[in-house]
Amino acid sequence: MNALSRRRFLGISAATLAAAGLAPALTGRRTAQASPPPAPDAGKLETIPTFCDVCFWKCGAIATVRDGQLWKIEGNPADPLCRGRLCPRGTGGVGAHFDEDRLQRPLLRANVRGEDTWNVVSWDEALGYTAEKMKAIAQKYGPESMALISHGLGGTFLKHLMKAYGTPNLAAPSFAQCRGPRDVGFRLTFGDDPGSPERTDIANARCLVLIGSHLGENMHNTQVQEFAEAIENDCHVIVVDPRFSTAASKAKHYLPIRPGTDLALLLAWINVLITEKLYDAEYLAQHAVGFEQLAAYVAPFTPEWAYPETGISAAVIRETARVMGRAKPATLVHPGRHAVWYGDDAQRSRAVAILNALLGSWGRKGGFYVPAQMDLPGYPYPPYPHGERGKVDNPDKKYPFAHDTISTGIRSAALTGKPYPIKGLMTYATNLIYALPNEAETIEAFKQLDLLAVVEVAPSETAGWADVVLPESTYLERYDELNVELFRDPFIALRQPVVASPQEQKPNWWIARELGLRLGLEKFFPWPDIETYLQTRLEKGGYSLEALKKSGIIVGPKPPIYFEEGAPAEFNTPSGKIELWSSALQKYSDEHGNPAGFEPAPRYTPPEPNPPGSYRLLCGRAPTHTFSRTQSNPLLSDVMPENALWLNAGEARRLGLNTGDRVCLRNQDDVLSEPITVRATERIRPDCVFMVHGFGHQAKGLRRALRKGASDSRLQTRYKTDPLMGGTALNMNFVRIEPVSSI
Ligand SMILES: Nc1nc2c(c(=O)[nH]1)N[C@H]1C(S)=C(S)[C@@H](COP(=O)(O)OP(=O)(O)OC[C@H]3O[C@@H](n4cnc5c(=O)[nH]c(N)nc54)[C@H](O)[C@@H]3O)O[C@H]1N2
Ligand SMILES: Nc1nc2c(c(=O)[nH]1)N[C@H]1C(S)=C(S)[C@@H](COP(=O)(O)OP(=O)(O)OC[C@H]3O[C@@H](n4cnc5c(=O)[nH]c(N)nc54)[C@H](O)[C@@H]3O)O[C@H]1N2
Ligand code: SF4
Ligand SMILES: [Mo]
Repeated sequence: MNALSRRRFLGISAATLAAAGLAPALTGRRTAQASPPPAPDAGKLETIPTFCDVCFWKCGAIATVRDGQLWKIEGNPADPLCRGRLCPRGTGGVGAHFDEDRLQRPLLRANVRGEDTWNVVSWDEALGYTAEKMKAIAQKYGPESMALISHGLGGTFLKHLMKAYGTPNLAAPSFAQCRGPRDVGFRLTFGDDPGSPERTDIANARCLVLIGSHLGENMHNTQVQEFAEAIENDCHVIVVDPRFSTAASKAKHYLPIRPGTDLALLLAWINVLITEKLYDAEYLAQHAVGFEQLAAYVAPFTPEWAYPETGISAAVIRETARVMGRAKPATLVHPGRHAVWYGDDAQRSRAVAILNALLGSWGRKGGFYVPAQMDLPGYPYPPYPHGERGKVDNPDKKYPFAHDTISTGIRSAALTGKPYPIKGLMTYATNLIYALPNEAETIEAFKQLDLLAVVEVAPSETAGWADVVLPESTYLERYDELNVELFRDPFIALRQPVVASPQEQKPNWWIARELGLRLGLEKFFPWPDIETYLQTRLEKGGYSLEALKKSGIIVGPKPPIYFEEGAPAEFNTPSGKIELWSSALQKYSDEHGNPAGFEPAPRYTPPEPNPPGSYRLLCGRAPTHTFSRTQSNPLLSDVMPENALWLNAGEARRLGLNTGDRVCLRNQDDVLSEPITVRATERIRPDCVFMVHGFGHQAKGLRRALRKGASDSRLQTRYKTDPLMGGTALNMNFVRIEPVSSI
């Protein structure tokens, strides 16, 4: 690939504007208020390092400010994560500051919940109201009846507030709606998980297997850059996806799998590696247990067995297994990230982990490196109070392998009052109406609350249900907790304000502290301001805030990151070894009468067939948007204002539809979507349709995003819960295509 096409593919470079099509947006076609200032020809220029928050990858960035006005943001070359290049979303992040629809002042609900009528109030009133409600909840139900669902580093100080107040019920959608099953599958196998950022050594892989992981649309910066490097180094890429993704277009082998059958493919690959002795025998002898049991278990799962399930021919399954075997240990079977697909996701992820173990890739160059973190102590707070009641999300350890809080478990406690009621909920930087499946359940849960406090930057759907809306400064206008990253080069990064908040928005640390003071928790907020907090933390590690403000980043010495370099080969499993046959699952099965789904080696269950005339609904990412949070950003919405429905071209012909036609989708529970534009394409199988997540907004305040495209979340009324850890699988929904006039 030449340099130009590589940059086009990436959309990532120091000057991504042109590549990402952002340049016209930056020249200011919108109203004066919505547009960043045009390129300066004079005036005082200032560059300020910080890190990005358009997604949670946290790339180091340098913002340029002209005469106090934000102009542009670029990658910080000193940052090992982004190496001087932001993704298109990061570059367009400045739009969040200029969004004229952003929340400006605190709001208190005027009427009935969900009616979207508000009184603008002072911060004192809004915080006073929230604190009084929290006090009343603590008195009547106990502090554990308050919960916080947050996403991202910005939630740190609110989590601290909630712990000081006395609740253990703190969750994020990144567990049960995202990577939880993957982490459980890997922990059961290696005693550790792939982490975030993932410890994947993509750049050095000689064979890279992407199972759904749609790098290039999934824009996690480091991974996409390394993916491009791997391709340049002639890495053999194998992509498994029912949809011909951007990544598939770079692959030597593309396997258009029948949705929901990946576990059959994985078992067949394991079978071939074992029967043809393509595994890393020395590595397994040294580090693994359970090989004999696994070998006996997978014996029936031949490629011939997998073919009718997956639609992938036995010859291709064998050929790809051999490619993997030849490139070992530099064969990386990517662990994926958004793993909540079909409800057996922890076990599918375990099969991915087992495959990597057989190839000897964990701890090895071109596989999974061993990450490191700089040693920086936390702030010396007093101990938190210990409530009598444990967490509410997972009663009687129903999901025995969940190692984190299940957000949907909190929702269910609000809905049912069991095991005890959740009566107060604060959300921070999460739009639960979009993030959790089954919108009706979420709204019903909201209705049971005495308090719904939403800390937001935009008038989101979830904000629409709030009693009190606390408007936050964007990441370009605030300090946050330090990012002490666990990565191949350990580093500490600072987020600091680049410009002032335009109206009355306040940063999360200030909101947390002010609420703490009103709740009588002053001893947990001994720092008068965030700079004092940061300085105190940094001093303990021998660093200075002043220096970090200038560089944005401190990179530590690189430790050994591969076993062969001396990185520790430690496995935090019951046996202290890689467990090809899980002793924890064996124990659970023995003690509980062998319940389905808990087998010590993964068991394949065929997906249910499509109801006649319907398509399985799949969703994913687009390079220029993050979840449901960027559709209102003037720069990013300019690049991609709405999503489209990927529909197999043959199916489209059969239905008399063409690219550009508008249709609605009706799901199995009779929920009808907003109109969406058809994209008839050979790039998807005929049994499924695909759309980018996060569109079809219905919150009136999001004027730019309102009713643009359709919402996958609204159609995901059905979800299947992973029995191991409570993850909510989304790809369980089927849609029929209807003309728009039917609404
Ligand atoms: N249907 C469906 N559901 C999904 C997914 C999917 O693909 N399809 N993906 C799942 C995955 S992988 C994840 S990780 C989750 C993500 O779930 P969420 O993190 O909840 O993602 P968003 O829907 O983007 O909601 C983020 C909200 O934060 C607000 N926000 C943005 N910046 C700030 C800020 O600086 N401060 C504050 N206070 N608020 C801010 C935005 O306005 C937005 O309303 O969703 C999960 N749910
Ligand atoms: N631009 C951008 N990048 C992002 C994000 C974003 O919002 N925007 N979000 C980030 C986050 S938090 C996450 S979790 C990741 C999510 O991104 P990934 O973990 O890469 O992907 P998924 O959402 O799991 O999967 C989507 C892909 O899986 C395919 N797929 C669907 N069903 C099946 C199946 O049965 N089998 C197989 N093999 N494939 C299937 C879809 O066609 C699609 O290509 O992206 C991250 N990167
Ligand atoms: S991957 Fe893109 S959006 Fe995410 S932090 Fe990095 S630059 Fe920002
Ligand atoms: Mo995610």
